[in-house]
Amino acid sequence: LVKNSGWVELPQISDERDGVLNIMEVGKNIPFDIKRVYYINHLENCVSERGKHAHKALEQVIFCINGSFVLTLDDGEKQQDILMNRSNQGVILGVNLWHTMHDFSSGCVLLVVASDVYRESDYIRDYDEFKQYVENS
Ligand code: T46
Repeated sequence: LVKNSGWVELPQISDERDGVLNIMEVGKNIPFDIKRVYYINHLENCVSERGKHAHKALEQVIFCINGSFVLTLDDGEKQQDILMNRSNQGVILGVNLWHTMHDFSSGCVLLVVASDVYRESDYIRDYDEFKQYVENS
């Protein structure tokens, strides 16, 4: 994976009953204290791209808990496309990482855990500004 990223694998527990239990636990598979959780749903027939920004201090782990989408990461030097289609595999979105989510399947649901509350001042939403920021940090 590109810089400031990484994989997270959640343990899954299944037994004779229907259903699979997937577990996120701070310190075990989530590498920061979680202050916020959000999810994105209703992506049916969706042709738009989401994301297209980087964070200065916020750390997050992004999951696709249903369906699939493509996550494009850009650390300022390298770019990588990741097909997100396993509900227990998350990707760490560290700082200074331009990320775009696209090609959502119908029924796709994204779940994100974040190290801090929402602050618009933590976002870099302009790509040229992002490149400049990465070069200077
Ligand atoms: C990210 C990716 C993976 C809030 O007011 N509170 C919140 O907690 C969030 C996440 C968003 N907002 C507001 C900010 C915007 O006015 O909701 C609006 C839409 O947010 P945004 O365009 O940033 O949404 P996405 O899907 O492009 O990005 C989101 C997160 O914002 C972002 O941090 O890393 O998911």
